Amino acid sequence: MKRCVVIGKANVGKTLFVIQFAAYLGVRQLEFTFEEPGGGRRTAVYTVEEARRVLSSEEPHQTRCLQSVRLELPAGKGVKRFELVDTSGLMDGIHGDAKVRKAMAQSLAAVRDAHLILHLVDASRAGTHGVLRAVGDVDYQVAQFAQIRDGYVILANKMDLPGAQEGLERIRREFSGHAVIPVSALHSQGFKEVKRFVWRWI
Ligand SMILES: Nc1nc2c(ncn2[C@@H]2O[C@H](COP(=O)(O)OP(=O)(O)OP(=O)(O)O)[C@@H](O)[C@H]2O)c(=O)[nH]1
Ligand SMILES: [Mg+2]
Repeated sequence: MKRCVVIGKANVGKTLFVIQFAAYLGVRQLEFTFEEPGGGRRTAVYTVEEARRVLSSEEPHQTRCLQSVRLELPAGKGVKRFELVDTSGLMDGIHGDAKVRKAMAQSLAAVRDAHLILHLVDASRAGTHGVLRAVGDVDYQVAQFAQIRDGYVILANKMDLPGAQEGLERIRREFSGHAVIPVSALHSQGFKEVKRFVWRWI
């Protein structure tokens, strides 16, 4: 099954995006498979509401393992199936907690094996704090790695917040040559374009 990996710095909205995008595709009960960096594996089922409450957080580094949902897109008379994989947030430098470091390494390994990469960045932060404080070395590294691949897009998230429009323009300038889709995970905005992109590559 094709794997679509959602990557990005901590707190940019990866988990909320995965939950909301699954809901947008009509899923009401989300069955998540959690893959621990150490190798453990378990599943849990949540409603959309529960998933938002339990899995997404205002605090960075909430996600500490790969967590994936299986989704379907209509294709002619049939469907295309794929796995949407949420990852632990990346950061520049070295985190003090070994668990976070292991989780980050697992995220990067997932990107390496992905068929499709959705790279989230925080457009609002890029507008209010400047692109260099919103986007880190690690984002440039992901974009550079992805340059040699086809199924890669940057999602400029949090477009509902102040400064996001200016942030989007800065992100487009900074990552010229890459496709950038503005989205709001919170309000499920821009999802039609994301769906079209995913459909093309799975
Ligand atoms: N206003 C607004 N808030 C958002 C949006 N997307 C995410 N958030 C908020 O940003 C915070 C972080 O969201 P998460 O989805 O947990 O972020 P994450 O990237 O998974 O974070 P880690 O798991 O720590 O890497 C939460 O408080 C979300 O409600 C958005 O589009 N608009
Ligand atoms: Mg998360």
